[in-house]
Amino acid sequence: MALKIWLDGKLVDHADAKVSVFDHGLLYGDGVFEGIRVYGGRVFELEAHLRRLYESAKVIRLEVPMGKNELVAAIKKTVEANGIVDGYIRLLVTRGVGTLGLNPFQCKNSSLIIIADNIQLYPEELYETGMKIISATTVRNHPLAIPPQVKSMNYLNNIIAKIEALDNNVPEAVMYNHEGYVAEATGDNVFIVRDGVIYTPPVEAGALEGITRNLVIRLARKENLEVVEKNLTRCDLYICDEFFLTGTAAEVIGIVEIDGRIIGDGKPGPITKRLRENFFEYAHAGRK
Ligand code: PXG
Repeated sequence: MALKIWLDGKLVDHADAKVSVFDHGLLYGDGVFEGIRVYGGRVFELEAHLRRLYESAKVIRLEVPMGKNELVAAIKKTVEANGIVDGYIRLLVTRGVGTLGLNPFQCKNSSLIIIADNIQLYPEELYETGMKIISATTVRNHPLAIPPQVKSMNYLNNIIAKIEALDNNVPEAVMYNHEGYVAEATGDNVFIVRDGVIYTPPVEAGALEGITRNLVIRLARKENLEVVEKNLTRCDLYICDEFFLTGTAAEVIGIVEIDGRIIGDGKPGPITKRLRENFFEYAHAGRK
């Protein structure tokens, strides 16, 4: 069965889901997006994702061409039309069709696209063995550039860092901010554990306020684990006891080596495993 894509108010066949070459999303990366999981037929943390979408749009002065309730209905309709039980939603709002100039206000109507599909995951084995990563030399966007809090369609900063990772035969890279503190990974948030305390960079260090990050912080605190948001250095990453990343695609994944330094005993640590299990239980709770 061909995928049905939500495109500007209706479901169309995959083959007909096309946008104009004059869309400023294509011309300038002018737009915002969300990546959302579907677990057991339920759209995961939808409220939080929508909040971030509308906030990202507000920052770049982009109008989401639908109210929240209408958008929720469109998302659910797209998920159902494609029979997605466990999958992934990519929601985009582009600036829409305009002229070749930068001026976004020449674009009369923003465009809303919803894709519901299966998700490309890291191999299951990587969750058992843990992942090796590197530090990227590419610095995360300055807060006065494209703010890292905005989930914009302009991902070149992260893509260049991702290329550094791939060139080094690892799947992810940690990005540091202009002050040298840890910001986040190219598509995931960073957590470490030292002496039983969990640390993660504050959002103002240049991190996207990850939905998975916030959930994992809540789950950890429910376990009476201490979670501290503070600036982390590259050295902090090298000497921690445990290291993990969180994200919609990765969920919770242990890191066992960075820049040639082995973390802990070279396997995902106990707190990492516990939080991964708690995340799994939370995501699959109430499954039919
Ligand atoms: N930082 C960045 C830069 C991201 O793009 C996260 C952190 C984690 O946020 P969430 O809200 O997902 O916990 C992201 C999210 C993919 C993919 O296909 C990447 C993301 C989301 C979905 C899919 O690589 N990144």
